[in-house]
Amino acid sequence: MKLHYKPGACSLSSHIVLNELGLTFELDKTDTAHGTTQAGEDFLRISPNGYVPALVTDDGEVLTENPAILQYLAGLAPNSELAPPPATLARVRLQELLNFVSSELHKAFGPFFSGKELEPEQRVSVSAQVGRRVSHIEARLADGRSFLLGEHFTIADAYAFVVLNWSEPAGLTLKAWPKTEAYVARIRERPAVRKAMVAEGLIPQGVAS
Ligand SMILES: N[C@@H](CCC(=O)N[C@@H](CS)C(=O)NCC(=O)O)C(=O)O
Repeated sequence: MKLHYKPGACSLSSHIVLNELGLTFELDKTDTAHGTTQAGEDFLRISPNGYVPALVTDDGEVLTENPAILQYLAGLAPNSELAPPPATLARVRLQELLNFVSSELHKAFGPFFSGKELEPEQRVSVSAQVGRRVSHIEARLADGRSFLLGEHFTIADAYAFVVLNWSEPAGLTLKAWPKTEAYVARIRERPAVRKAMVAEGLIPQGVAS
């Protein structure tokens, strides 16, 4: 398998899950701005939308879209507890969360990374939108659970962690959402997460366990 990624981007969630599962894979640091892979190929021929993640499976299929890739990876190890079994209510709850993270939380952060400086008024409204979405995460954690679906780390946590981890580069703080802040800190300590972050150059080698 090969994962096309950009350091710290949403593709980090697939990278984390690949590590959680102990799978063998290649990484390709893809230049989405120029549409080229690390190997010098035309990325648009591999994934016409030109964004990461894109996962090339061992059968040569190209999978795109975070929620689909994450569920594909979890399906490679059905006993891993990274996703509840298909066709159960618990699985639908997971899909509900993946959709929320993808279309609400992830997209709320988009304006911070558009490459255009935000006007002060825009920054206030975009930050408020992020805050509303983070409040939903905080509410999910209100009963003291460790992860979004309970006591097991799932693929939804991998994706939510990556997006919430953009708070600092966006110039935001999670201090107003203490359970979420602790949740992000807890996930950052997972060996699979540290390993992925080191491999993507986000934290120094010595910090990895
Ligand atoms: N709908 C896509 C969105 C993927 C996406 O937004 N990828 C971003 C990084 S987080 C990207 O590659 N953007 C192009 C770029 O940054 O040049 C998915 O869920 O996989």
